[in-house]
Amino acid sequence: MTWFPSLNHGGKATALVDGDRSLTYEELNDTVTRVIDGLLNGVDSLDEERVAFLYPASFDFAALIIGVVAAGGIAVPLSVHASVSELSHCLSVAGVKRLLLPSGMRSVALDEICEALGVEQLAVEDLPEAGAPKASPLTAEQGALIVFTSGTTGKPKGVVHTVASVSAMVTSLIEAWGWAETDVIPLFLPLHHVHGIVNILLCALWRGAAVDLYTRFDAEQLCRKVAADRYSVFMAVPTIYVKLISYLKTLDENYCDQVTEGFANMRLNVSGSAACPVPLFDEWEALTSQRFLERYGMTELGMALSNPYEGERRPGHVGQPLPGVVIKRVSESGEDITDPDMPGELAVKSRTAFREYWGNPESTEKAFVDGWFLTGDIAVIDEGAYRILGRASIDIIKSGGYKLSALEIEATLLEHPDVSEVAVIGVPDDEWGEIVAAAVVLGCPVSEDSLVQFSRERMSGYKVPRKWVFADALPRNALGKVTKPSLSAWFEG
Ligand code: MCA
Ligand code: AMP
Repeated sequence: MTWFPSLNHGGKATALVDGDRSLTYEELNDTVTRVIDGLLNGVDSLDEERVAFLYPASFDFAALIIGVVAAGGIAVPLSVHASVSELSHCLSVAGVKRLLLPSGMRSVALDEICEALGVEQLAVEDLPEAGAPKASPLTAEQGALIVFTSGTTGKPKGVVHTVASVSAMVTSLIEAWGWAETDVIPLFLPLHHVHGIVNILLCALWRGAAVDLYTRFDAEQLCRKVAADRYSVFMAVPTIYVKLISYLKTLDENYCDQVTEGFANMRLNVSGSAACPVPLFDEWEALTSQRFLERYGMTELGMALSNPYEGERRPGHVGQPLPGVVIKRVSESGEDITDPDMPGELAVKSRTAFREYWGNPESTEKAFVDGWFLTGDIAVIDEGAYRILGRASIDIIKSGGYKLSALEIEATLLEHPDVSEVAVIGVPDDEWGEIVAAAVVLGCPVSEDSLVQFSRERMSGYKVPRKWVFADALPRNALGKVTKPSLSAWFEG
C-alpha cells in the first residue's frame, strides 16, 4: 500500500514552515526516516503498536504522524490542551506503551500516570539511531490513526482509521478540492482532530504543497501573512471566521483592505466542522468576495458531503456526497426516507469510514446498521443539496468546532462532593455556535468560581461550562429523566 508518495520523491520544495525555519521535502523525508528507524529499533514492523504523541504543530509532529504509520504503528496524536485525567483515559484506552513528547510538555502529574500505566515517555531526539532494516510494506486494513471523539455514552472513544481509510480521505479531497504542489496553507487548528490532521496537514504534504505551522490561532500573525498573499488555501471552523471578522473591524481601512484582498486572492476558503450560519457566509463574501466551500464531515468518516469546488456553493447547505461516499437518510424507526423534504438521520457508507472504536466492539457494533454508519445528524435534501438541521441527541454539543459530550461533562461535575445533580446542555451562541451551560443542584453552598476551578483541573478548557444556573431541583418527566430541552429557557438573557 502506498504511503506518502511525495516523500519518496524528496525534493527541495518547502514542506513545512515554522516561524523563520523551514523544512524541505528532502529534509522531512530524512526526519521521517529517522523516526521510523528509531521506533522500529531493529524489528521490521510495529504491528499496530499505538504510539502516542503530545506535540504542538511542529516538524516533529509531522514526522511522527507519517513515520509511525510507515513503521506499521498506529499514530495516536493527543491534545496539548488536555487535562492529565483526559490524557490518562486516552493512553489507557489505546493501550499505549510509548508516548513521545517534548521535554517541556512533561509534568509531575503526567509522570505519575505514565508510571502507573507503564508508559515510557521520550522525545523524538531520544529515539535510538538504530540503522534498522526497512519497514515491512503496509496492508490496506492495517490501523494507521486513532483520534478520540465524544459520543452520547461514556468517555471519548478511540476512532481507528486504517491505512486505506486515511489514504482515501486524503486522495479524495486532493481530487475534489484541486490541491496542487503550488498551494500554501496555514495550519492553526488543533492536531488531535481530523480537520487539522487530515484535511490540512496530510492533504498538503501528500500533494507536495507547503504548510505554515502555527501553535495556535492568532488573528494578527495570520492576517499579516494573508495580507502578504502568502496563502492560496484557507480552512477553518466557523468560529474562526467570526473571530477574523471581529479582528478585521479593529484594523485601519488601508490594512484591512490588504488583508481582505489577500483572502480574495486565494483559490479556496473552506468552512466546516460545525454549521456555517448564512449571515456569516454572506458577511465573509461581502468582505473578501470568497464564497465558502462548506463541507460536512465526522471523525469516523472524514469528509462525507461537500459543496462543489467548481459550481454553485449554496449558503446553509453542505452539498453532495464526495466521490466514494454513499448516503441515505433513515427515520427514527430505521426506515429509509425517500422524500427529500422529510428530515432523517444521515447514514453513510464510505471507503473513508473508520474500522472500529479501539477496544470497544460493543460501540462499534452499535454504530453500524447493515454496514451503514449512523451519524446522529439530521438532514433534508433541498434541491439536490443536503442541509443539516441538527443532531438527534441533545447530549452532543458543538462549541467552536469541538464536539463535546454533555454526559462526560456532567459525570466530571458530579465528582464534586457538593454537586448533587447536574444537567449540561449547549446553548446557541453567535461566536461559538454553541456554548456549554450547566444547571446544578448543590448539596452544600459552593461558588461558581470554585466549580470552574474544579472543572479546569479535570477537563480541557473548552469543555468547562461558560454559563451556570443554580436551582433547587431539575425539571424531570414522569420517568424521572431530566427534560433537557426545557432547560434552554434557564440560560436566556
Ligand atoms: C477555546 N475555548 C473554547 C474553545 N476554544 N471554549 C469553547 N469552545 C471552544 N472551541 C476557550 C479556552 O478554554 C479559553 O478559555 C478561551 O476560550 C480562549 O482560549 P484560546 O485558546 O485563546 O481560544 P482560541 O485560540 O481563540 O480558540 C478558539 C478556536 C479553537 C481557535 C476556535 O476552539 C479551535 O481551534 N477550534 C477548532 C476545533 C477543531 O478543529 N475541530 C475540528 C473537529 P479560558 O480563557 O477560560 O481558559 S471536527 C472534525 O475534525 C470533523 C472531522 C470535521 O468535520 O472537521
Ligand atoms: P467530530 O465528531 O468532532 O468529527 O464532529 C462531527 C460533527 O460535526 C458532525 O456529526 C456534525 O454534527 C458536525 N459538523 C461537521 N461539519 C458540519 C457542517 N458543515 N455543518 C453542520 N454540522 C457539521
